[in-house]
Amino acid sequence: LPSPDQAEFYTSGRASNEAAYLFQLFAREFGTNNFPDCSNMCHEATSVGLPQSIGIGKGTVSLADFDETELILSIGHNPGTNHPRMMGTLHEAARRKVPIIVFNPLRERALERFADPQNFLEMATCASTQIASTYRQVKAGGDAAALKGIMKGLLALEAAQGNVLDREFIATHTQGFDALAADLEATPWEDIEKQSGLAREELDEVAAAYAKSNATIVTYGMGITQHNTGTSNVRLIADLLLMRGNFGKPGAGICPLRGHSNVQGNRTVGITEKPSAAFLAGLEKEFGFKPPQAHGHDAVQAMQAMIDGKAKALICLGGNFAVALPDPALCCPAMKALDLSVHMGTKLNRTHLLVARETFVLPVLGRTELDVQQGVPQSITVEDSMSMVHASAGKLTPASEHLRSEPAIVAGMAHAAMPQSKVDWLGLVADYDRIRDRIERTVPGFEDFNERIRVPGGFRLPLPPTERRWTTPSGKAVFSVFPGVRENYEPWDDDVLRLITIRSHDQYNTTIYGMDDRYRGVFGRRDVLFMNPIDLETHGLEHGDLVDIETISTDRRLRLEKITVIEYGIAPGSVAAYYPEANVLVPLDYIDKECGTPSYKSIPVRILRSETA
Ligand SMILES: Nc1nc2c(c(=O)[nH]1)N[C@H]1C(S)=C(S)[C@@H](COP(=O)(O)OP(=O)(O)OC[C@H]3O[C@@H](n4cnc5c(=O)[nH]c(N)nc54)[C@H](O)[C@@H]3O)O[C@H]1N2
Ligand SMILES: Nc1nc2c(c(=O)[nH]1)N[C@H]1C(S)=C(S)[C@@H](COP(=O)(O)OP(=O)(O)OC[C@H]3O[C@@H](n4cnc5c(=O)[nH]c(N)nc54)[C@H](O)[C@@H]3O)O[C@H]1N2
Ligand SMILES: [Mo]
Repeated sequence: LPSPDQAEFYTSGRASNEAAYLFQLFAREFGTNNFPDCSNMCHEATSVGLPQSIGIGKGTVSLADFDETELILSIGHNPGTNHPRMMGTLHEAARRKVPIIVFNPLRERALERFADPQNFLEMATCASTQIASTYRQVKAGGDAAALKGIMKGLLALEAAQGNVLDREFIATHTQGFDALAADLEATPWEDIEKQSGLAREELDEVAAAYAKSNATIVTYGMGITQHNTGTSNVRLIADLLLMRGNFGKPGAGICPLRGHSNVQGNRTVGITEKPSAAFLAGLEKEFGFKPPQAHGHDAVQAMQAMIDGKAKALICLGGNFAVALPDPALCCPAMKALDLSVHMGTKLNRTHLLVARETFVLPVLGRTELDVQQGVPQSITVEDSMSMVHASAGKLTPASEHLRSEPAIVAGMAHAAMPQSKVDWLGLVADYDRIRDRIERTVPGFEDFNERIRVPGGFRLPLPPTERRWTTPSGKAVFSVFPGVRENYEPWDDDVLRLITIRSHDQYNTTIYGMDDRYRGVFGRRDVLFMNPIDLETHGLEHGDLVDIETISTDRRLRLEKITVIEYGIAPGSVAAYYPEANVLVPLDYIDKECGTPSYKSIPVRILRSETA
């Protein structure tokens, strides 16, 4: 390639720390910071927003905190399907009578009532536990307004009764509170109600519950991040928690629920298009080459470069890049126009089949398979949502003797592509302890890495906010202002609905395992649109009618035709359809400008009755 920046290095969050570290080392010695990754479509709002607020882009709670919490706010995630272990934790909390307040446009059954498969009595008696003590069906994209409403309610309580804000914490640990308070003051309830779809009383009630709790946790997922205000949403959650000092005390904190098993670890070990100067300097010192300093492409930018013919090569460490991104009619042809694509995968998928001038599909060892290097079984490491790093080793006999591990393939490619490399690639993969030694020397928090992963359970990476240390430029936690609620206000006509794209029970991202979505009561099909009875009526539609869905925020003609509407408990003004089928409706450039994530959960659409042939 004339320039290394014509190559894109995509990572899906399943790769181990060891594979991901080698992958970023390969790309950086090759000469680029182009690291589109699944995080750019997922929790990027967390990675960008939280450091501004609390100095680090990760969750601050541990499992033990859930045992001591007095209130849980669960916003924009569907743990019954997507985070079964968190569902167990919520179930336990609910049984201890901890109030759980849910904000979700859809009535998600497992968040209303849930039977824990681990609970013998519930299983034997077909009983279940009520999970949400309060369920607020916020409008799609209405969380910023709702969060501001709760904070405004809190200020009113403070004025009326005092002792609601943690004044001492605010004075010692934060900055920016007065500006936040002034903005909340200036934001009219009328706007908050309109944008959130919730009444003032409903938000005041949440504020009152919050004011009573001595330790609060906020959990959240894609319902917060996949919006054009995603990054602001995340900062507003931090604001809410800061107001009552809910960091650095037992039972309190922020809990972004991650997706892929090691997406957080991938970022920690250097998969980022915006590396810090310190990290790059560390690589240079350790390996003796000069890494590129300019920031690279995220997922949408990488695809845009491919569409424009600027990017010529794409190397994918897992994932289903073209199917996970918006607007397949735009993205799929761009895959075929590449000179080279390389896919390391465990399962053949559609992106692999969008063949470029030259395409290599390289099957890799799965996580459960035995990985032997030089006769010695290897283990890899991963980091979970609670910043716990632990080792894991596959035990099963590999499906084929020809399968190689991800680290071995990445190292093999790097070795072959860069004969003058400063890195002893083959030496590193001969023993993964050597890769971990390099991680230890270049990534903070991994002291005695190899010793500590040999302790069962592993170790926790440092999380300064849990000790009330703030690694922000000012050394304080920062309240941020989201002016008015208008930031999110786009003057669409009243018949415009907000489309949410969601996962069903029988899928894992782009892999569809079956056609059922059992908690939502949809069986045998996925070509449906969830719609509120009021919206059905105003559109002159009935449950079971066929409709066409059309996106209005773009010049491109984005349409999904002949979809069956189903009446569902979803907030008025919001509709929902399944990902990835509905990606034909998502514009590639309709993104959160702060973090680049497509607004997969607030696409302005119009619904029309299908023409019957
Ligand atoms: N079985 C299974 N598990 C998975 C996955 C999978 O596909 N299948 N995917 C993994 C990955 S990569 C991820 S990122 C996670 C995703 O897990 P989640 O974060 O739960 O993601 P979604 O299924 O997209 O659902 C988001 C939830 O947010 C709600 N929501 C939508 N819009 C809004 C809004 O504007 N405001 C609020 N408050 N709520 C909203 C939806 O109704 C839905 O309940 O799950 C991971 N786990
Ligand atoms: N409309 C809409 N679009 C979305 C979303 C949404 O909510 N709505 N969610 C977004 C989110 S949160 C995410 S994370 C992305 C997901 O984007 P991706 O991570 O790119 O997609 P996946 O479907 O998880 O990728 C599955 C493929 O990964 C490969 N694979 C699985 N395990 C391994 C492994 O251990 N090693 C290797 N090398 N390969 C493996 C398999 O070949 C499999 O086919 O999609 C995003 N797209
Ligand atoms: Mo994700």
